[in-house]
Amino acid sequence: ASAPPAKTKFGPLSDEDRIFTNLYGRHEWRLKGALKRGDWFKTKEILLKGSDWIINEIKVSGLRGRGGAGFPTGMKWSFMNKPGDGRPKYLVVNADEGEPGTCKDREIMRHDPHKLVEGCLVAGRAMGARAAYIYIRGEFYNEASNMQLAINEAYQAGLIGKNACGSGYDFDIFMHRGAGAYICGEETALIESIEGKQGKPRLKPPFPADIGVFGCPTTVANVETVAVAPAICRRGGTWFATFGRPRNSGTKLFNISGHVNTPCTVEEEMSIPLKELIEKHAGGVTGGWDNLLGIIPGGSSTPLIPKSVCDDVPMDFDGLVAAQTGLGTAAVIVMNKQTDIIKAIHRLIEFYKHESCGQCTPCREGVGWMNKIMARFVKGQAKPDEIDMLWEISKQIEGHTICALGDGAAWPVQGLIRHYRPIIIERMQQYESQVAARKQ
Ligand code: L3W
Ligand code: SF4
Repeated sequence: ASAPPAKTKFGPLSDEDRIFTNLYGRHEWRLKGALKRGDWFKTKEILLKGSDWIINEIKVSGLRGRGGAGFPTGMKWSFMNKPGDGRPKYLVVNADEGEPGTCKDREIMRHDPHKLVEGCLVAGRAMGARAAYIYIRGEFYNEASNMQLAINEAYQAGLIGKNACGSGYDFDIFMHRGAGAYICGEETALIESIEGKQGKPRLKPPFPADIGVFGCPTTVANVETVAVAPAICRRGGTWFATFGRPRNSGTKLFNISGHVNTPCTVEEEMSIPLKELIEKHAGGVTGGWDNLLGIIPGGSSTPLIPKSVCDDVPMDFDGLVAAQTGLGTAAVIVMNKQTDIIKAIHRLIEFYKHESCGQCTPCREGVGWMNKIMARFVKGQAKPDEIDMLWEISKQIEGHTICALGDGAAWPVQGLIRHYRPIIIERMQQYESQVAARKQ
């Protein structure tokens, strides 16, 4: 399908339009503060409206998964809303935020944990789940601690647990801390890890909606996706759908890091042009927009785009796919002309090699090969025809693995070759000249 028409006008997102009102920790994050900011308002009424009503509001909102894949949330939750076969259903929240450049879920859990606690209850009700597991990245010690305190407060106030919010619905929330493996952010590896096994992805299908945690129907959803659900139900799906453009609606958390004057996490309207996002919230590129070399728009798994593309690309699913990249986790990594772009991508490949679980050959071997070749490219110790060989290896990995980690490693290399081939060749020529000069 072709991309929807570009939106040309972006009003400033007002504070009333923002869902995450304590992103910077300026207010009280405990229950008292959360209640003041509107959390837990009429939650009982939302629960009493029932599963079909909640799922319909989420469908109307156009919300798509905020963890990277962008799968339509209402549809995903509806997979769980089928007549039960006696097995319990579970909501699993993916809080294993490990994608390089990404730190949006961390901010929610640190400064606005009640948004996620309430979100679990509303999403759980939609799915008919009686319990949620929040699988949190092991390194997020403070966030896990804040989450647990918020969960405890919610139990004490009768907001969750038996007869949650007085709705007659029972709902429990459990925290599970990870142990430092990036691959456990992949939903089936995460499920394995909760079950006490090594975090190795499973083949899909069966999808978790059919066989998930402990063999039961499960939905694994990103923190941000779950945390926005109560606000959508309170304000209405149509309210959320007014932001962004068709198929790309809502407000969204963006992380902006790298060569910008004021790195930040910000909630903005979807589809905002990338340049506007950076200039409005991150103080612009260091050295000015003309000093921009390229940007990784959605966390390390999304391919690099050069300045010419960054000039007017909209920050949404369709706009970035059309630019041969992706929205991913919406973690924008900015690199100016002082960046050694080959070295930067090599560093990412080293990361993927380290984090590969080793189950499938194209990922285990292929990412290792890419890493070795990239190490030589950094120094220029290679021949230009090896660029095509590297491209071919990345194509043999892409789409031929059990999980998306293989793709995530292949795409940054492809972005580098697609847009920065002259820089790679120049590095090789410099190396050749140095060797020739030494021989004289
Ligand atoms: C039932 C069907 N369920 C799909 C479900 C599926 C999953 C969701 C999306 O993520 C992306 C990658 C990177 N019946 C279904 C169904 N589902 N068809 O829908 O599934 P899928 O396979 O499209 O994607 P995925 O494997 O969940 C891969 C991005 O994630 N990524 C980012 C990682 C880092 C973070 C972080 O730090 N927060 O998320 C890494 O690769 O963009 O495209 O739930 O079960 N017929
Ligand atoms: Fe493991 Fe890599 Fe295969 Fe994913 S793609 S299952 S990380 S070997």
